[in-house]
Amino acid sequence: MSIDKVRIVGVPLDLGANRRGIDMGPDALRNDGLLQNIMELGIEVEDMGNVITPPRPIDPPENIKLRYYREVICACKKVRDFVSESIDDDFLPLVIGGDHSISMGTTAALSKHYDRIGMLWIDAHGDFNTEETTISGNIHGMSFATSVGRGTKNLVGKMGVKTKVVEEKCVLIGARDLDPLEREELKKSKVTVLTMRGIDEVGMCKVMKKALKIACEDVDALHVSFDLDVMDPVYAPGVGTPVQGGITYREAHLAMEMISDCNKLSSLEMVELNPILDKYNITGKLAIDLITSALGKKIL
Ligand code: B3U
Ligand code: MN
Ligand code: MN
Repeated sequence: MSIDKVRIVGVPLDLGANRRGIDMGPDALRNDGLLQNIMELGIEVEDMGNVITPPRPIDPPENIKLRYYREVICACKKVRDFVSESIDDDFLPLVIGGDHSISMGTTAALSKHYDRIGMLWIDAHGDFNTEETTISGNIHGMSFATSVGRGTKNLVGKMGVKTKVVEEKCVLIGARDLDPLEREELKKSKVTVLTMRGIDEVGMCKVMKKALKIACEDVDALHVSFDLDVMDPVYAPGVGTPVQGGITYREAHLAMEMISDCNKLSSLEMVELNPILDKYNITGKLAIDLITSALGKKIL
């Protein structure tokens, strides 16, 4: 199944993170030529624009273990509806963030359309915290857990859809910064965690083969959620929370090319771009290159 129609959903949300600037990510990607680059692949591309996100409240968060959860949930419901409409209209949804909490909306939309969803979560972090384990209280650190139905009722179920993301069909790739309790939860879970050490030891090709086997077989959709902070900060300085020791430009491309080759991609997210910190727009341009690789761009 080659991809012939893509619809862009922009989500200028930063309330799930602790730093300003990520809300400008979607427009930075458009300014850097996202649509043009996708069109050049012969793909029909439509831009739904940005979902309207609630303003940052003046008052401090009422629940410091779940900062701004009302506003984040409100934004994610809009993401859910835009993504769901895109799938109804036979477009592959490309969700551009925005902080990583927006995945709760995307995976809810996918769960309305598919019964068994595999997921690649490509990230320096686990995003596997819950209200009980979080240290920061930032919801972008909880969206993976929420997407597989873990956590309290304050987040889980709030999208009004039972998740169809299958935990044993999920793979976390590139992890190198886990909170202590989050780490324990991940170890107990059915998620396969392929850390930076694994990539160093056997290389990205083997890691991706393993990941794709898990996430693509015996599922009816593959969702890829790419957090730009998985990259080494040398290649991607413009992210909310840079972490040393990440993947290289070539490794990231190989991962995306292999995702394209598997012909199972149903939806793609590119999140956590912070244009304020993005010197010379290199992170934005990298994000566009990675998106086009995942959508089928070939060197030869
Ligand atoms: N695990 C930490 C840090 C973090 C997660 N995601 C990002 N940072 N970008 C947390 O806040 O839960
Ligand atoms: Mn993340
Ligand atoms: Mn991250």
